Amino acid sequence: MLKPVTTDIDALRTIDERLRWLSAWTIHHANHIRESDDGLKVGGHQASCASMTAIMAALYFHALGPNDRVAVKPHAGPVLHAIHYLLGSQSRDALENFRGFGGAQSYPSRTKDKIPVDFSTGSVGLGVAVTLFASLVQDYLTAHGWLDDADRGRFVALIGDAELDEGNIYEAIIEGAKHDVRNLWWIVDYNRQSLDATSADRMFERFDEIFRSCGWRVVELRYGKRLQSALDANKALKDWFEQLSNAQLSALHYQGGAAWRARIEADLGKKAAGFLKEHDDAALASLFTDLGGHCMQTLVEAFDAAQDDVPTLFIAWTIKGFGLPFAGHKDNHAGLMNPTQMAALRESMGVREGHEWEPLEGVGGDARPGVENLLERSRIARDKRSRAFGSVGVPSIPAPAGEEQSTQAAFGRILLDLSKAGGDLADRIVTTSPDVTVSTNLGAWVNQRGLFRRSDMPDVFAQAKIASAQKWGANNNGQHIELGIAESNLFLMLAAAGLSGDLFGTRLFPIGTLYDPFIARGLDALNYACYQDARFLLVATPSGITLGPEGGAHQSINPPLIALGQPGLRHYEPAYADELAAMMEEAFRLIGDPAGESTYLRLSTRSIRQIERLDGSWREGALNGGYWLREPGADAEAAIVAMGAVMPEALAAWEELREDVPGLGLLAITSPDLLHRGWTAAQGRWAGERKPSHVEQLLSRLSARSGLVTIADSAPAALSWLGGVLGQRVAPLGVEKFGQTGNLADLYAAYRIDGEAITEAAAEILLSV
Ligand SMILES: Cc1ncc(C[n+]2csc(CCOP(=O)(O)OP(=O)(O)O)c2C)c(N)n1
Ligand SMILES: [Mg+2]
Repeated sequence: MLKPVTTDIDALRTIDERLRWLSAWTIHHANHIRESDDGLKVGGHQASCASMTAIMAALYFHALGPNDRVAVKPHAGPVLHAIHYLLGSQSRDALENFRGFGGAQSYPSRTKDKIPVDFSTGSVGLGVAVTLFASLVQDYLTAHGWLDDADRGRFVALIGDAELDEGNIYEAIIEGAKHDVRNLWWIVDYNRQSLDATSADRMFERFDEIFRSCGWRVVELRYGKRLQSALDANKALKDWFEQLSNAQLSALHYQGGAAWRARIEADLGKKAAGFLKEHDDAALASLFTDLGGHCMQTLVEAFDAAQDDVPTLFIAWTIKGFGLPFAGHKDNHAGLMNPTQMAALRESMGVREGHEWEPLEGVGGDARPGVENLLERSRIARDKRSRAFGSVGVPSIPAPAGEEQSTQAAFGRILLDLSKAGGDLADRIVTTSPDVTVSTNLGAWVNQRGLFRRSDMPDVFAQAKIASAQKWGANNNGQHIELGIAESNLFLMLAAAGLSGDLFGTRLFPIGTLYDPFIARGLDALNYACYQDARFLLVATPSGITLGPEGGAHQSINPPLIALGQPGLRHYEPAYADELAAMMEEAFRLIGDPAGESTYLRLSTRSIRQIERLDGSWREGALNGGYWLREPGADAEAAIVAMGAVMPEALAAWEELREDVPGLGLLAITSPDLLHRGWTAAQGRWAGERKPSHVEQLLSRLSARSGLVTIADSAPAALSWLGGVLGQRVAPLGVEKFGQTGNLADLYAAYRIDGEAITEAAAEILLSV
């Protein structure tokens, strides 16, 4: 890192001021100047931006290198846009259209913004933690020889102080400590204000301890240079200042110099008389706002001093709304300056009316060359890189042999076979699981490919010759990243690994496993991963009440409904091993396809007799969401429509009923998600052209007067909507109550997803014609 020269500090200060102006102006323009025809508030966060313009100026124009990646606090998005505007990489159009359709996004978005955004943010806490997992992925790629040292970087998160209440941050640093994570800078904009008010006092000493005990260096940037020397010169004043509560400090910042004077006089009397005499009100206000996060010299020195790879938490004291009329006011989170206040700010910054968008407006003749020079030298990426998918060949994946198999066991078998066969795909698979590696059947794969750790971890049990089915030694060639039980971490790991192509130029094929009910535990992180278009395969098993004696707390009911409403994630639920093999092949293909998506496989531990196939014609249907396992007759009055683990019940009922119900068909559903998407897409409301969808083609084999008995080991709504496609009547079977423990026969009977229930439902539907 080059030592900054004084002129750089001056230029950085100027840039700080320009960022404060441009971010405030962008938000002001969207709210007060741009035409609005719906009357909706546009919004934006001028105070949250002003809080960290100095931090971001020091970071982007001094500290960051070309490989460094940053997650920006969501409500500081306009500052990031202003940075790229100064660099010439953001357009005025996009800023004028901030929060408008196609304009700069409210919160930084990897996929929607046109500037380089390293990580999307929005749901606070997740953007912070994903940087840790990205750093782990960087180490993984380096260890596997896929990333040169010269291409490595640091991962930076810019964090609001209230954001530190999000528990997922602590789950992440605990996991990070286990993996010896490094090259992280997390910078807290410690303005002591949240959305509602001022934040809880004195929590920071505890945050320090938590981070330190996880191996982090904590650097507190409390005072700027001027304030530091004033307080060093007067111990009573320093003691007094340090015992002010968050709310008192914020209130004084808002009230300004006269209030500081009155408070100091009242509390310190003679002890501060000399100090007060030397400072007029304006000088007092200016001095007490000289906190570490606003002092360029302090920031630059702190960043320069942290050039090793130790994960570092910077706590930079700031004032929310610094330099704006509502600085420090507890209600300023969504506060917007009114036109009069904005005009006053404009004047004070030397910006001429009508020249508000000029990048360096108000920068005087002497200062301008230094600023231009610094902008020129900025090392950050200016252009959005095209997304990287690569072209890893996906071999055809055969179904594992075996007359009776569960889909979960077949999954383990397929991975084992892939591992043994070797090849590019197998080498790029990275598996991860939150302490359910063995119980989700990843064990054989891990025995083959090993656990990943940067430094070797011996398998003590193996060394002691204690018999175990599971090898548990780790080294830097391993391909399985074992996580603690924190499902949010699993999804953030999948998010980071699923973006490896974009972030590092090498696409990995991440596979994460967990129990189906615990998807809900990490749901926001899963949504976050999908929102960024990370690509991965999520394998959820066991699922449903089919796990039997495992019991109610582990039974999953609604994940198919979650998947139905989750963009970027394709749900497949196979009944048979050959369907699973086809789905895994498709999932790998989708990871590498720019127009692809992630896949969620809902698997089961129930071992079922496999089906005999006459040919491969089922396959295309299975990949599109469903196929006729037993074709309906021309005169069909009804069909059984079944998904996943309950297929044996459906087949048995079909056998039993087919004599009595003419033309009875059995439709195997493999993805309600794909069927539903195809159906709505085919409405042609968006595309303009009407083509019947796969589900319409399937169901049109039955007359509109016929009925469907739908059955799944999940919420019945996963399939009951099928009746809406062609207006066929539906008798929906599924699980609608929390389950109990029991054997399958008892459970299926109690929750009415057994053969008898199908027979009864079929009778009801036929009688109700
Ligand atoms: C998970 C989640 N919950 C709630 C919000 C709404 N929200 C946005 S910012 C914010 C508080 C911000 O305070 P802080 O992190 O201190 O940032 P500051 O604006 O003070 O810099 C909240 C609650 C959110 N974005 N994400
Ligand atoms: Mg805050």
